[in-house]
Amino acid sequence: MDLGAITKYSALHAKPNGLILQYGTAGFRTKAEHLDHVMFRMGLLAVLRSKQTKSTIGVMVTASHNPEEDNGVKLVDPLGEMLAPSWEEHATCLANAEEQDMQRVLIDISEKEAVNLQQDAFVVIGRDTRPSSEKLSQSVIDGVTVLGGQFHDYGLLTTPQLHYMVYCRNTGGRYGKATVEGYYQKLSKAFVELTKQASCSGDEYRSLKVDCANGIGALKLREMEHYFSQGLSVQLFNDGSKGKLNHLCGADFVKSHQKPPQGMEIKSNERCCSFDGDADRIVYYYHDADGHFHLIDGDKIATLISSFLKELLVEIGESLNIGVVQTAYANGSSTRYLEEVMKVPVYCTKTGVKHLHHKAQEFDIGVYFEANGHGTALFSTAVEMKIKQSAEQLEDKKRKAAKMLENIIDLFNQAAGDAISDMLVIEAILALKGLTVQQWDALYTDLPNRQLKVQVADRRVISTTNAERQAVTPPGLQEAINDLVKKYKLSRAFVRPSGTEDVVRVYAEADSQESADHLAHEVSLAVFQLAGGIGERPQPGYKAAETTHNINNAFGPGTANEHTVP
Ligand code: 16G
Ligand code: MG
Repeated sequence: MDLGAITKYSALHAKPNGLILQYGTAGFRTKAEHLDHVMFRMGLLAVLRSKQTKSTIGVMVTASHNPEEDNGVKLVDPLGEMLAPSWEEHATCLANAEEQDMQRVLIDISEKEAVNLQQDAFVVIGRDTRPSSEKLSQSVIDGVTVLGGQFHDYGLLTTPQLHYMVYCRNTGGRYGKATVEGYYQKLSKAFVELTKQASCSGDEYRSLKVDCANGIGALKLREMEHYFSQGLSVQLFNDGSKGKLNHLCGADFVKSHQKPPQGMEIKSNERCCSFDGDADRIVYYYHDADGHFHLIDGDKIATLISSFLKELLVEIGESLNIGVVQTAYANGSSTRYLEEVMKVPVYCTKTGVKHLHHKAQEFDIGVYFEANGHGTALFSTAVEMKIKQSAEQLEDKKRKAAKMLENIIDLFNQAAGDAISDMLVIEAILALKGLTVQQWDALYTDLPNRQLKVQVADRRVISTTNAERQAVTPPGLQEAINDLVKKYKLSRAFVRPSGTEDVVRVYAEADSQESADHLAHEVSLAVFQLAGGIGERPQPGYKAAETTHNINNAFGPGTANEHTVP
């Protein structure tokens, strides 16, 4: 380690005094102007992680669905997964070290993790379309270079594309070619093969309106479009040519406001979808003949996918163990449908992609989705081999089903939830099954629900268990929630401290919207009273802005990822 050079370059990416940040569920995220030093240091950390794992490590510069002025960074581990938890702690320590302590922290990490500093390092870098992203990714490169790491800068990429690149590079190209072209070819080939087998053709099934949140998804989908145009025609909206990133559009806006994005004309029964700002989330929606808006969220996407996979397995005659992973936010109707009608086992984990991904790896086939539209399906290596064999050896109908499954496996991005890949999977399934968007929506009816936020002095006084469905502290809170829930039919409620904002989140569902609203309000009051509420007491009724789950991630001082020490 050339400590002299590190000190010299670090001074060019100086840390603002007193700024403290935390590597949260989605890496570091805050106002772009506070991130230069973090980027440089994440370049350094990526080199250490690469040396330790003897693998390529990814660094993605993005703040996903946050406002355009924000930015963020996250590291991608060797198999395309999120950074290991112990390294999240190193990331936080390194980002917060004052200039004079930087060297010591770097040496500490290297020693603790037994990093062989002589080992070669390779880092790949991607960025979204934010105005600040290019300069910030240059700071990452400075960090990589000063520690002697090699790098490849992919430039503009969706987050899941960067995860894909890392996965490809660390599996000797078995997963695919580590180029944007390779990604387009792999997915499109599988998609075109699948849709060729669809018996129903015609425009109704094959055209789709896509809201790209004025982000990177538009650029990449436009590049990719001609590869799969035989199977699907996409019409892009909010493609970044005029609007602001994530402003009044995108998956997060549509999901949290339960209304269509601005800038998209929707005729009744037209199939539409929205990506988020870095294209790792997707939700679908349509207007019915009466002009009512219907949202099809991650829960319904998981249901469509797992039902289809299960049907294929039955057809092939394989009894593989398939599981669906959700979080506490999954609508109760979806869980009931999966367990009781589909007879698919459902598991619940804590919020945050890494928890779902990890759980899904336990199955032959693990399908995971958060209600907000982030998810994918994972297939064990043994399953992939078995299906490949079946596609060659079986006869007729069984062979056809095995071939379909083989293509579906190729169409999923198994490194991370991916809006483009999920969209193509969904479109293929709808075409193959001849389902309209309304028929898909009619699989089950969502229970009315409400989400609220409560301000408390210190949200850490709330701790939870049972995948965030029960509060352990403060004393009396869970008992209060239990008593409130008993008052309503088909009801459920939970509270959890947010991982991205300085608030406590409240979720309630019940047999009617009125009951869900009442229950959410009463639970908010219990949180306010028992967990040290501050400011105005929660009022009955709700303001649109308060209902959003994870909508406003602008981190002012004192919020989850950033606070300033005096
Ligand atoms: C992050 C997570 C997302 C989760 C959300 C919850 C990743 C890549 N993203 O955006 O999965 O739904 O946080 O936010 O893990 P909350 O803790 O503020 O409710
Ligand atoms: Mg995202």
